[in-house]
Parts: sequence; C-alpha cells; structure tokens
Amino acid sequence: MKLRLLLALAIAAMTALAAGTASASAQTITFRAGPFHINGFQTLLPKIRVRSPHMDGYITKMNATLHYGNGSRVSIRRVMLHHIVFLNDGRPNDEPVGSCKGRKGEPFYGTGEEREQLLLPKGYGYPVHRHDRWRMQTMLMSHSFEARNVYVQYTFTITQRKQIPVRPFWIRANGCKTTQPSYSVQQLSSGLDHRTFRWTVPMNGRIVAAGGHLHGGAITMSLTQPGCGDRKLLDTDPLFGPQTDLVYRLRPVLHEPGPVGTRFFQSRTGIPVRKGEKIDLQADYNADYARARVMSIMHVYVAQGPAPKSSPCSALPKDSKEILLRSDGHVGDPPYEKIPFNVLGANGKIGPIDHLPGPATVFNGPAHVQVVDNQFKPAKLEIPLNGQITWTFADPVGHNVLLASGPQVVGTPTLSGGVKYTSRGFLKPGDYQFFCYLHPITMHQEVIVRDGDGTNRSAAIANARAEGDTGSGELPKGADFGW
Ligand SMILES: [Cu+2]
Repeated sequence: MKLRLLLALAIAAMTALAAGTASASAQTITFRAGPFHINGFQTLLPKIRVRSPHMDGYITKMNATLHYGNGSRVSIRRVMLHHIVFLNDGRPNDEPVGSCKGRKGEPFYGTGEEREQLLLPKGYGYPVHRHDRWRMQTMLMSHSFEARNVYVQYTFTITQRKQIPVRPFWIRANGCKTTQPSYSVQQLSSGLDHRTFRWTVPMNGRIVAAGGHLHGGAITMSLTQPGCGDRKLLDTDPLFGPQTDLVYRLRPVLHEPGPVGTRFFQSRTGIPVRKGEKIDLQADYNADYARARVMSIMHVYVAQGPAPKSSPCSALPKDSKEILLRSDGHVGDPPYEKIPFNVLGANGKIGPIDHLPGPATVFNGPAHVQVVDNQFKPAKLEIPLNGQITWTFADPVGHNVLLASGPQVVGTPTLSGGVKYTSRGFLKPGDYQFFCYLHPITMHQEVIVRDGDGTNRSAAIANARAEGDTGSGELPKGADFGW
C-alpha cells in the first residue's frame, strides 16, 4: 500500500506537461516537479532529482516559476520561490563537478526572487545528453496560514541543431572555502561590505552570458580584470522595485526583500578569456546594517574556443547587452526593511512586535539555551559584552538561529537531535533579535548584550569579520545553512 502510494507520487512528480512548441529544430518543453506540500509559514528546502529532457541537444533558454495544480501562478503573497538552482549530474558514469571543487553536479540555471531567465545569445547552447540526470535545489517560503500544494514549473528551449557549446560557472564572492553559498555582512563604519573572489579561468573561450543572484542590501556585483587596470568586464547589478512593489507590501516580513531583478549580460561576440587568467568577482553590500546569509553568486557562461589571438586588454565587444526583464525600479541605493518578530495576535492575524514580552533571564558568564518543544528556553536573555551562548538543539526536528536584526551577525545552521552549538562572542552591545527560519512565527530569541568597557572591541569586530561567518564549533557533516 505504502509502496503503491510512493509509486503514484513518483509518477505524479515525473509527469511532464510536455506542452510545447516545436519548430524544425527547436522545441520548448515544460516540465513540472512536485507537488510540494507546504504548511502555513513553512520553509521547504527540497533537493530532488527532476526530469531531464532525455535527448541530445542544446538548451538555449530556461525559466522556472511556481504554480498550483490547476496551472495558475502562485503569488508571492502565498508562497515565494526564494531561490532555485538546476544541476546536471551528467550521464550515469559521469562525475561533473561544479565551480567549487568537491561539489558534485554542474549548476546550469538558477533564479530566485529576481526572476532571472537563462537567455543565451543566438548560436550558443548548453549541451545536454539524452542520459543526463538533472537535480533541483530550491527554497520555498510560505507567507500565509493555509497549507498548499505547489509545483515548480520549468520551461526550456532545446535545439538539436549544432550550437557553440557553453559551460556554466557559478562564481561566489565568498569563494569556495565554506560549504554554504551564503555569507554574513557585519555592520561596518564604512557602510560597505566589499568582497573580491579571484577566479582562475579554467579554459580558453569567451564569456557570452552572465546572470546573478543577490539578496536584499546588494549594491553591485561585477567581473573585473586585474591584469588590465581592473577594468570592468560586465555587471549583474541588482534592480530594486518601486516602493509600491508587492515585495515591499508583503506581510509578515519574514526576510528582507531581495532585488526584483538583476542584470543579465549577453554578447554574441563574447569577452575573450584565457586558461589560467585571473578575473575578479567583486560584490558590494550595504553595511549600515548587519545582514545574515546574503548571497553574491554570478552565473557565468563561457563558450569554449581556441586561445584568443587578441591581447588580453583589447577592446571589449561592441555588441554587449545588459538585459533587465523589468524597466521600473532603480539600481543602487538598496532599501532596508527591518525584520520584526512576527507573532499570532489575539485577532487571529500575524503581526509584528518590537520585543518579546516579559523579563530577560540574566547571565553573567556563558549562557545556555535549550531548543526544545519548538521553543527557545529561555527565549529572552541578557548577557555581558563578549559573552557567548551555547544552544542545545534537543528537538528531533531541525531548528536554527537566524539574525532578524541587531548590531552583529550571530547564528547557527539548522541542527537537531541534541547537537550543541556555541556562538562567537557578542561583540557589540545592543538588542539582538533572532528567529528560526523554519518556524518564523513561533520560535523567537531576543538577546540583550550589556555595554562593557569596550576594550579591544574594534579589533575583536575586525577579527569576527575576517573569520567570516556566523558561529563556531564543529559542524555536523552536511549541516544545512539553508538560505
Ligand atoms: Cu525551528
């Protein structure tokens, strides 16, 4: 019985809409993955195998959106497609690797709130083989009470006519040293978090397309050429919508609204690159506020070719296009929206509160918090400057500690089953507000850090930033930072 149910689900998941148009050589195919059953205010992070085209050819366009069973689009008021990436595991005996060593599968299309579409210039395609296996990793966030079934619908154009093959590279501003693709932006007096990742181009060819994934607070993301006076090759800058955009009217505010678009670079001529050449990915975030788990990932598509004959600093192609799928909104000056505690009020609605009720439990030394029965105990605490907190994740289901607002990013990955995690020191006095992003309406943590004498504070803060992320301690293998 159980097996039969599983089989039925598997078949449902694999059923293609197979809608599409076919011309002499190119066809547009739509597949669906799901259903994903998402409860009210739940966050799902499905990582599943999805249907691949089962034919030899070249993908020239791709797009992914969220739909109900009846085919209609899901509004972000209900469920948000926060991010999604499609990976190609190749043929059964292939081991394609991503742009970061040790990560299996080749990411070839990604999007999120910015709704990036893959649009390769005419004559280029991402080569696929009929035995390729595809995977999908996504993050779906419910913004309402009701449980729903939603599907990820992905549409691609595939042609069997020979195209110039491109290879996709996922380049991250925080590099490959950490397993999580995200990083933290600390509040800095300069007001700017600047990251550079020096990428060694692994092949001769030409960059013919590039897209980008960024979060709220992003200012710019670009590729520059250090060997040519740091000239800019291209950017995938974020576009922020007008204040009337739904993304800013969405309540409750479960995370800071991301850009409504990022520029997509395209050039048929392409920017010549050489094997072994260094190219910098530069990303800037506004650092007036601490922000947990931002992303700066550029999707760079390189057409393989002979070593360019031109000098590395010769003129950039004249046919470059920076495509924006929206014409409203603005580039730069990212808006900020504070993430409050969202609680269920007596009126039966979710609304924000400024602080957790009741007095804080006072700690003068190391503080301990139990994460049990879907609660932080104590939920509200006061600790000395530079103090640390150890959370014990006693529940069998996973929880995490994510900064909503506060002067410094502190937090944990998703943990369960009795695992303990000790934070870095809280180096700035003030009010820190956290929640579990898997349980954003019910699991809140407030930490008041007392002022101290401030000795060595700035050195300590610089150190915290250099070390990069949110916490310390041994992470269980495969610990999920989500986001
Ligand atoms: Cu939780």
